[in-house]
Amino acid sequence: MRKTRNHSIASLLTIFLLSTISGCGGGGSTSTTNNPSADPGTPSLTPNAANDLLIKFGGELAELKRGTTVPEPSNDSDQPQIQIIKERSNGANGSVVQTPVSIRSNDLISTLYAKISGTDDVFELNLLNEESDASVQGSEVFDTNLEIALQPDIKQGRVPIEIVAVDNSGRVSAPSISELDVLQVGTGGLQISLNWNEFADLDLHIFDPNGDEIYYAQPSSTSGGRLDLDDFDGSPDSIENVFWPQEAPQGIYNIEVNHFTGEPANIALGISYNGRFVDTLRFVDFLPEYDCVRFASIVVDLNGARLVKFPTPVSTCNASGSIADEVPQSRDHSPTAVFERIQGTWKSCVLGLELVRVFEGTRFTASIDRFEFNDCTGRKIAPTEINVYDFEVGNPRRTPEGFFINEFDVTVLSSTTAGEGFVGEDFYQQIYSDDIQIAFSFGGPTPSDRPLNLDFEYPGFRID
Ligand SMILES: [Ca+2]
Repeated sequence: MRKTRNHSIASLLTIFLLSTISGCGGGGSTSTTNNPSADPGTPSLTPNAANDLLIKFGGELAELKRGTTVPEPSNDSDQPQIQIIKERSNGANGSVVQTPVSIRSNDLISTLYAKISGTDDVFELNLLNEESDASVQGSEVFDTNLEIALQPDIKQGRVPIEIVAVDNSGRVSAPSISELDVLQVGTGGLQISLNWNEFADLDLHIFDPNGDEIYYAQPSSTSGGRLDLDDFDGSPDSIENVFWPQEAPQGIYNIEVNHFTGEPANIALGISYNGRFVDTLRFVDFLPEYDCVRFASIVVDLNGARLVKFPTPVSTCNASGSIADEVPQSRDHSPTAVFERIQGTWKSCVLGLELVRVFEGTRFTASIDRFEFNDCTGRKIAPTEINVYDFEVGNPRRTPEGFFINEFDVTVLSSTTAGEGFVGEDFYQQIYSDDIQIAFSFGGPTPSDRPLNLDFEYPGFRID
């Protein structure tokens, strides 16, 4: 069966600005989850269970502190309240479970604890001292995500987790307990496991070093890779899993996720090599409009495996095959080098929009080829828009993730559709570029408005 889906599209303000997003239903499928081991069986609770878990709150890794005593709840009407929204979650070895957590308090929250019930295995996250980009952390009222990454060798069973919040005045919440059912899926030399948290049908697509694709319609490859868990239900806590039971061949593996149908979802990817996590990835609000997106690549060589996270996920435009099977390399990021590198034609396709940019010298033309607004039939209801810009590449700097970005100064020379005042405007942005992708961040009217984080829009790949 080949899945098909419709596109929906955002309203376009200018070539760089998007506003409201409208959603339309995608195609459908009726099969049920092919779950090789849905019954968690006898609860298992081992003293070493903490060895098998990584715990994060809002993407921040909590520290395992063996033998730590979680403080007793305060008998105080002003004590903070914490609640894991779901009483029970499903996970699998090698996957990352996402569970929403709600916290209410009259004071800043200073510390979160997560503990495996009945043990002294305590994970601690100090919020107030963290150099965290999760700005809500430590505030009086916030919702966050508890993420529990289950190492590939964790055993099938049920793990009770309790969490506790402590506020800045030392008041301690009552514990909130949630049970985690651990299913068994395939693991081995390499394992890539996808989890999502909403009513949606997502599909994991892995391209192995031979370029062979492993996904629901082609669940194995000659390199030994196998999809053993393909979820059609589209319910929260869904998991899809691809693994190489034996040694994974050397080379580059590309990880893509397709939003087939359903709600926007937060996704988490667990990537493990020879039985231990290499890394985990999360992406908030994976929208139906994104279609198929490449999130990262894994490089397996004689030194083991490492994950290459893209500074921004790349839309593959439904696997057109135009993206080279390589990962970004470190290279010259001087303004001159970047200027030369971006010359040529690039295409972006996110949010149902196809945007082609042609860089020629210090000018580039940006044209929207496909623009389906509020219409799920593919009917064009907006004209093609063409804008011409002058640009200058500025100095590079390095992001906390280790990627080089350059300042990017843009002036609007002409526009076929934009309103009065648009022509002549300056945009200050950041540009990321390598051999296979470019991406631009939003900027403000002055260079100081450039965001420090990588908040890129319109990731594009070279087509000429
Ligand atoms: Ca699926």
